[in-house]
Amino acid sequence: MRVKYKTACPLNCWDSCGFEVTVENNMVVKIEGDQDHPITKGKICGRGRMLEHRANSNERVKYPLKKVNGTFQRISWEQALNEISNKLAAIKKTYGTTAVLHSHDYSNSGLLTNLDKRFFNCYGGVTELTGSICWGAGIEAQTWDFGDSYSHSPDDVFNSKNIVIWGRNVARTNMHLYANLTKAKKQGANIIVIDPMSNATAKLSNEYVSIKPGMDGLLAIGIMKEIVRLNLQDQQFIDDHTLGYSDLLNILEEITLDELEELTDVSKDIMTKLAHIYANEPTMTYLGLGMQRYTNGGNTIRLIDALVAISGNIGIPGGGVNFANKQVGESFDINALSLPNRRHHKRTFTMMQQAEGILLANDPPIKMVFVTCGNPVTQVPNTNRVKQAFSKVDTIVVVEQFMTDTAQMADYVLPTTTVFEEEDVYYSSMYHHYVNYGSKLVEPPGEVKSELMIWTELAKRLSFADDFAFDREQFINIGLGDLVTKGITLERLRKYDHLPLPIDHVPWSDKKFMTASGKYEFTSSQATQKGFDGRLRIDYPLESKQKNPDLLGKYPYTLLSIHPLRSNHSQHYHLIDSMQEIKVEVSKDVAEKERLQEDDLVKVFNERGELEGRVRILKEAHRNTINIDEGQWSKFGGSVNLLTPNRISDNGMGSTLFDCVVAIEKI
Ligand SMILES: Nc1nc2c(c(=O)[nH]1)N[C@H]1C(S)=C(S)[C@@H](COP(=O)(O)OP(=O)(O)OC[C@H]3O[C@@H](n4cnc5c(=O)[nH]c(N)nc54)[C@H](O)[C@@H]3O)O[C@H]1N2
Ligand SMILES: Nc1nc2c(c(=O)[nH]1)N[C@H]1C(S)=C(S)[C@@H](COP(=O)(O)OP(=O)(O)OC[C@H]3O[C@@H](n4cnc5c(=O)[nH]c(N)nc54)[C@H](O)[C@@H]3O)O[C@H]1N2
Ligand code: SF4
Ligand SMILES: [Mo]
Repeated sequence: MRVKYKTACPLNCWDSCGFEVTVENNMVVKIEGDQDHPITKGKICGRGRMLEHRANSNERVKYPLKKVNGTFQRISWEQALNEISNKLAAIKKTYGTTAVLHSHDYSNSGLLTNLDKRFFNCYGGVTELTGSICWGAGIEAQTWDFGDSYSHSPDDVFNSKNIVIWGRNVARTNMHLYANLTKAKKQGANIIVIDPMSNATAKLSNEYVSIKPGMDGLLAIGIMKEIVRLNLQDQQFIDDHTLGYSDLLNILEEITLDELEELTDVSKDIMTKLAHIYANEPTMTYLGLGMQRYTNGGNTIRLIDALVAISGNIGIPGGGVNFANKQVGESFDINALSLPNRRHHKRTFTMMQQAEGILLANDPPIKMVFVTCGNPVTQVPNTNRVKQAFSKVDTIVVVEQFMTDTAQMADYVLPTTTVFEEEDVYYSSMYHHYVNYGSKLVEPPGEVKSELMIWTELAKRLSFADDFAFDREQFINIGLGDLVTKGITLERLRKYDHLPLPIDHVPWSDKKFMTASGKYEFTSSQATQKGFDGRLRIDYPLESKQKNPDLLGKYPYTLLSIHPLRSNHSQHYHLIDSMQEIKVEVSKDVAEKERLQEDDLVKVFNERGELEGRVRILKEAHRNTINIDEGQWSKFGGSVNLLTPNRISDNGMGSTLFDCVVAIEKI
């Protein structure tokens, strides 16, 4: 019998869609969009649909595996859990708990994925990762400016006269925003796209601005210079609600429009035009992750924030500078789930430099790496460095669904459930404010266990069983915290499938900011407190002509590595035949200079590594630009992160994935 159930997409994505899933004979047979979901309205993407194939794939890891003499052998759960808990106990005794590194990312947006942190805190506190490869630079930047990183509700875009899409590949990564843009345009909104690569969103726009990668902060300076010259700034907002405006004015005077035109490849006329657009409020800005993935990335986001602020677009309907929507995640009681107060010891590595951390740590050294919800060998920058570090560690435990490149390096692989095999609630702090319910629809295959079961069993063996003496329902209620007093209970989620969280739809409308001064801070006191210069500045990517001319002599092209259309990071490549080769996308001028033609086999390289792939010529990409989509597996040619640097962004919290130059050679 075929039965349809409502559930949710667990993928790390802006959209956090509602699903309607058809189940037949304990098997998911079809995934469609939930027509009743107020934001995602029955539309889902191919990545969501493919979760059926992920769940049913014969390649699923179905039994615990142990590497013996270089090959994986099936073992029992009893053996796996006993051996891993014995190792954890021995490490604690000999080296202390921080000799364990918990390496993770956010591949599953379920609330109970936070229980990994509870496990490691109750164990005593391990070496944890800080910052984020994904969006760390931008979050930190907005925290310095506003006190946190909040977005306007999706529907507020219909209150905007102008909508600026800045470094976000909307048509590919954020499909429901794309649908809203299409509608807003029909209703008369003016859409501007700023991106070094022309894409489907650029095609939709009224104005596409092609920019030199990493130079967006300078474009913001140019627009601000014009706003000030034309006296278009919102002086009332600046006087009443901001701190450090005179520091900003000093920066604007340090550079001329001619210099800015030269550095950004954006004409002065466009800067003037954008000044008028920003002053003709409400203008809404959607930031993507593109321009914060550079060494100067935090400063870039802060300069764009400053532009939005001086033009009077903060805290008004139809305005704002949307990056993350952290109000969503902050609604839940994550501390009640993760129990940070149970931690006795703590050490941190940044997520970007986990490999350096492992290689350099000696007090104590890293004896075990425990990986959850991540595929660091593919996704973390400088793959060769990550492999070198992981090879040095005695024991690697990976909780996974598939034999990824990271799982291949493990000593133990523990097979875990997919979204359809466990109950949870799902949310994303990226875009909208609904929490979605996901029920358990099918039994997991083979001996697959949920992460909750894995933690509970390990906790028993390490004598903190009491901390896991709760079932799924109780844990979900713990994580819902205060929300239950506002009508967001598990019971009601089971009944209504999705509920809106009580958050601000137009953040900062009271003009009370969460900074130390309570004002919008052009010069950040939090930055100063952390030992940074809190002022804005003129800055460039590290791998640029301005900062490193010698390097550019050897490696003349900027390498981007944007998110693939049909895969969420590395999660779908092994299931889609046409994705199993590397496509090297080059701008037209690169093809001309290097005499490359469509389908030529090329080598792309720099001092960190090399990759081979087939050429695709991009008709409309910024000059000197190459792109290789992220997420590729070793067996299909290798991850683009073989080439990317693992440096940290200027504000300490983000990656510099796109601050990367390469050379290219026909083979
Ligand atoms: N299909 C698909 N969708 C996804 C994901 C996926 O893997 N696949 N992943 C999800 C996740 S985790 C995230 S974080 C989001 C990311 O969502 P996006 O930020 O939309 O995705 P990116 O691929 O990082 O795209 C960055 C965009 O920035 C542009 N860019 C690069 N450098 C610069 C620059 O210097 N200046 C400017 N102005 N633009 C620049 C690129 O050309 C690209 O258009 O997507 C989510 N959605
Ligand atoms: N060069 C380059 N690198 C990038 C990026 C880029 O733009 N360019 N983007 C960065 C960004 S934005 C992000 S968010 C990261 C994403 O990096 P990751 O989160 O590491 O990447 P994914 O491939 O989404 O997922 C990792 C693994 O999690 C597993 N998984 C799924 N669900 C579960 C679960 O419930 N439990 C457990 N234990 N495992 C599960 C999947 O099988 C998958 O193998 O990559 C970053 N890396
Ligand atoms: S991957 Fe994103 S857009 Fe696609 S179904 Fe999932 S949440 Fe929706
Ligand atoms: Mo991300």
